[in-house]
Amino acid sequence: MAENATASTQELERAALDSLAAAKSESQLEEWRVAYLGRRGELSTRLRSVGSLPPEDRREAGASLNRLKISLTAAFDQAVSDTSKSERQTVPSDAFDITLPGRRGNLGGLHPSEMMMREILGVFNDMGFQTVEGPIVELEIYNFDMLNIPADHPARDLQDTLWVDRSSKDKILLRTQTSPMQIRTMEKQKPPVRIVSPGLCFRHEATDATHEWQFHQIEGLAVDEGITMSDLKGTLYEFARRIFGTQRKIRFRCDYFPFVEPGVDVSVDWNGRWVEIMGAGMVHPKVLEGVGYDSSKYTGFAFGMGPERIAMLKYDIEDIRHFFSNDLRFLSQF
Ligand code: FA5
Repeated sequence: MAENATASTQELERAALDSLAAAKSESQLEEWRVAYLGRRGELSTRLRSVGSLPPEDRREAGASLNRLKISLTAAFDQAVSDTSKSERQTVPSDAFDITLPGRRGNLGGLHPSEMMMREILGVFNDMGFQTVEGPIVELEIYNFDMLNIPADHPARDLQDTLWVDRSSKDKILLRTQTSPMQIRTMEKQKPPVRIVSPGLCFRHEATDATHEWQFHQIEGLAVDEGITMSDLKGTLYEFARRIFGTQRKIRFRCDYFPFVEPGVDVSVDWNGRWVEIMGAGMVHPKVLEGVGYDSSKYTGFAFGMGPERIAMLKYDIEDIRHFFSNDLRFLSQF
């Protein structure tokens, strides 16, 4: 009889542990507890029936049922703790505690180059120039040939070019300047033309405090009957007054660009030193003829300026390389 009781206690233990292993949620665990450890559960029922066993079997049966109760209670406690841990880990990711204080988000801002460009474009838009944009990956013919820069002209060396495909018939490059937008615009429309065109340019060059290999330019072009050099100067003085205020000194000097005649460069005083911010001039008649304009009827001026250089002068930034080094300590100051 005592052997039978032991065998059935072992069976009970196996059955209890199997069904405990199958209980995965807190509610299933609770059902299990009621079924095995509850007042009317399997174990209590058996313990109560110990009294009806023959006297010589009672001690052994009672002791083994009590051992089982202790071990099942321990197994149950462990299962409860494991389940609550895994239930905690599977809390839905969108659950949140509404009582926690809010976290301040990181607000982004415009890049200083972009801010400067918008300001400059705004000045020219006010003067009636329309903003147009064009390709960064450009054809050689637009970047050089149609700007009166022949194949063997040394001016090509002035702007070391990053080539994308030199083997194709129409050679492809990363534009070294925004001047191709002069041609693209004039090809599409008849005078009067008044546009500004911002965008990235690339040159294979050694960098220093005022030279990057990647930088922005803003091109400007005005073509109409009767446009003269004084229109160019008046427009650029107005631009400088609006961007730098009336007190800043600016200087026009003769310079050479194959697509203008005469050509100038414009520099701004920066702590006693002249820093060049743009090239400009009267559009060369050959460029006008190349797009089918009558150069005896129309004249025009063009300019190409570097917004990073202008931002340096305006905000006293000592090194152009800060703009694209992606350092938040610099970028977040704007
Ligand atoms: C040109 O690129 C001419 N296309 C400008 C032009 C347009 C002349 C229309 C006449 C008529 P330049 O290479 O000087 O010229 O560059 C013009 C401006 O771009 C410079 O004054 C400077 O502000 C900026 N720039 C040029 N190279 C760099 C560079 N490596 N890093 C930063 N800014 C640059």
